[in-house]
Amino acid sequence: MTGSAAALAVRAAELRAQIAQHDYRYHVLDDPEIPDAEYDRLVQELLALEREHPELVTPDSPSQRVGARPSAAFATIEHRIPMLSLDNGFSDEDLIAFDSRIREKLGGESEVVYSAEPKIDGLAVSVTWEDGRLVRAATRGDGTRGEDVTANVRTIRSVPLQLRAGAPRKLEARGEVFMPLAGFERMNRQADARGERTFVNPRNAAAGALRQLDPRISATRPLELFFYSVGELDGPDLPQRHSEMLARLRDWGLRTCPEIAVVQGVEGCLEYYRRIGARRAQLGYQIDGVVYKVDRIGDQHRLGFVSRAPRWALAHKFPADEAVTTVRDVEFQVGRTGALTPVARLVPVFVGGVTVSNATLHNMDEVARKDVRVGDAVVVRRAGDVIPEVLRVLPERRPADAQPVVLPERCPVCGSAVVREEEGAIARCTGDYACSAQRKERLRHFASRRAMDVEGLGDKLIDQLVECGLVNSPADLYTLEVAQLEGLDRMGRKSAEKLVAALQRSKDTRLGRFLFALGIRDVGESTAAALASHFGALESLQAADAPTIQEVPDVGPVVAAHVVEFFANPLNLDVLARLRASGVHWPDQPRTAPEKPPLAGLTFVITGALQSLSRAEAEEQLRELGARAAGSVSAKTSYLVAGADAGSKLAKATALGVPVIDEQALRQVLETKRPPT
Ligand code: D41
Repeated sequence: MTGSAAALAVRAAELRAQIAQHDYRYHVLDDPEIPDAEYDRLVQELLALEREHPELVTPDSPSQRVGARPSAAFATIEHRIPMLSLDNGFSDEDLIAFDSRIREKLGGESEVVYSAEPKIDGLAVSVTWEDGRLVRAATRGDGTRGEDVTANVRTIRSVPLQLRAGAPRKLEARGEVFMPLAGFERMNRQADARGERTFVNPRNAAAGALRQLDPRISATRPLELFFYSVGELDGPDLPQRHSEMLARLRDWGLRTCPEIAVVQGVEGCLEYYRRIGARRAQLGYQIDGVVYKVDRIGDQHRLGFVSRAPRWALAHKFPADEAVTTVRDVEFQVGRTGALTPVARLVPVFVGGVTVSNATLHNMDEVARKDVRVGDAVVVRRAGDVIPEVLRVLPERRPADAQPVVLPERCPVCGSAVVREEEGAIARCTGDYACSAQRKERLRHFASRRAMDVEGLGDKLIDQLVECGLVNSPADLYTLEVAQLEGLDRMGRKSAEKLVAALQRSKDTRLGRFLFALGIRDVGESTAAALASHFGALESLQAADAPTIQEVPDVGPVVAAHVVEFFANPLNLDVLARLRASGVHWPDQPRTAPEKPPLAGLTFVITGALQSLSRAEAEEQLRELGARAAGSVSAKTSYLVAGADAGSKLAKATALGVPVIDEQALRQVLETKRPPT
């Protein structure tokens, strides 16, 4: 063996050992140490090595194993109809290729209709009902054989033990078991309080709950199940379309994901992918992509499958949102209220679709809890548009010279003393107006869209304005002249004029926005709006004492104290006076008694597929307007909203004489905030 061949053999053995260790933590302990993407990277490296050097393959190599290992503790259940797997796509191009293949195989169809679904990050299971009664539930396992988890699935509240009338004699439905984020967090908080082991993510918590030998423990775990396909069936013929089949499952009492939609062609798929991607953080459960399925079941049969995956379905994955990298340094950023935020400077890593080189550590309590040190290997997460954060440290990889993080005694920007609040984890710079970081952040907040909405006053410009001494407080903004701005970096006459005009426009505002823009501690948008409508005028708020301010709904002693403190500071009073002198104004606001919401007392039921928004979104918007959104039709239902393929609920509503409106009318209700006409 040559030197380098020996080195490769060592590397292969190393990779196999690491993979085996991660397999054990993942499958047996349900407690993986590294993110899936990092695991995939190890496997890919080993597979590539083995491809290049087949002599390195050993019988125990992970490349020689197919499917998941069945556990000894549960009885085995055979899937008479195999549970297929899903092909993955990672880019728009993968989707385009998938769609072209389908159109070609179907004989040159111009546009294929797809059912588009979120790809729930859970565990695939099969559940069987006979004569309407739940008799069996099994994990997917290797697709042919899974584990009998009947006792545990029976504890999931949303899974009916008895199907509704009209269900087939025998039904095997397949879906994904998952743990909603709220339940996951609650469970981990409770485990933490009891000093027990916590789970790294909802998927592993769901796996742990499902494979819990004691169903009484399972029953305390907040699991959910969304169904998405049918296996064995003995009963009525199923409809011609996947989307209709899902509607049928709902009629029989099974839960399906409310975000599922019917879309047209590649364009529709991509639009759906982006829409769901943007709402990912609000869904309340983890998804790792979307799944497209050819909607016409006849076409599905014509397309068939290759190896174990149907040709008519594709999982379009989101970019991995966790990755491993190294902490180079930890620095402290100073925010608008002086709060010091520890930020990890990282070796750049590609995660969640972008390269990340900074991640927040939130505060010193979090640093201590996670025990993050400079030099550590850490897992970082970037999900959706949220700020990347350091999730945890990989202690096994800690170098001997890793340095603990120390809170500075003086503000890194202005040198003022740093104080740590008694109750909280938060450390603050005491510099106030003397700290340029605080001044900059206050200006950013003041000018932001939801505050004074000054168009064109970006971060870089604010930095310059503060650094060259032109602007120190929001009041200085309104003294800026074109001639002063023109000389700045990347600022021509045109942009200078635009900015002055934008500032001029921003003077015409509303009291709530203005109060929000002032950046009083803990006074967010809704508190500002509540203060504005309660006091009606700035002067009355300014004159109020803490107990009076606390009369405002949702305002407690802490917020009231911050408000009083703000108006007691002569520096703030000066800024206020100058802002008003420069013409910042708002219309008189009548003091309002809380109004009855526009749709109070009305109950809506939504059925069938909506095109322009999901059912969950529609329900949320209806609730915001004071309506009730119910799941089933009764004589008390005020309106049934019927989307595409509405089924039994439509029939029932018609029978009961409940008014039925379509999606168009629903949108009108949401836009005009008035009951249907
Ligand atoms: O949400 C999911 N994770 C999901 C998984 C889904 N929405 N649809 C799926 N459809 C299938 C086929 C097309 C094979 C019926 C799936 C899965 N399979 C699946 N889950 C785990 C392996 C395969």
